[in-house]
Amino acid sequence: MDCIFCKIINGEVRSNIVYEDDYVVAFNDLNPMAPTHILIVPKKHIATILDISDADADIIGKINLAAKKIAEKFKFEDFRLVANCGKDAGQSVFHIHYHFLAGRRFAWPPG
Ligand code: DGP
Repeated sequence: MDCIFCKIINGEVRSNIVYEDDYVVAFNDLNPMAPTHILIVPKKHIATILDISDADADIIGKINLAAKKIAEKFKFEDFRLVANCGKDAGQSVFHIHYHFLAGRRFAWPPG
């Protein structure tokens, strides 16, 4: 499967991995939108949030736990966790991922 995140997960493509466990890998985003911009990605290839099934509930929970561990590791009490689903929402890589953004103030509502 030609998926850039699968290639990062299996080591075919280099990335700066900041966190890893049995379920997820987290690495720095190539085009950072904040001083800290980390992508939290499940090791299982799931194209979009609409493709998640009940059997994936553990994985989705592990993503949130990874966000907490990353916040603790880098000492952030304020951060944003964003997942884009579908092209019009801004999804460009079709392997689900959560953007962990920190290190500046963020506007709400988002643009
Ligand atoms: P999204 O647009 O929500 O699908 O986010 C995809 C993100 O993935 C985008 O912020 C850029 C990042 N990205 C794309 N290709 C690579 C890559 O090869 N390495 C890394 N580290 N990030 C990538």
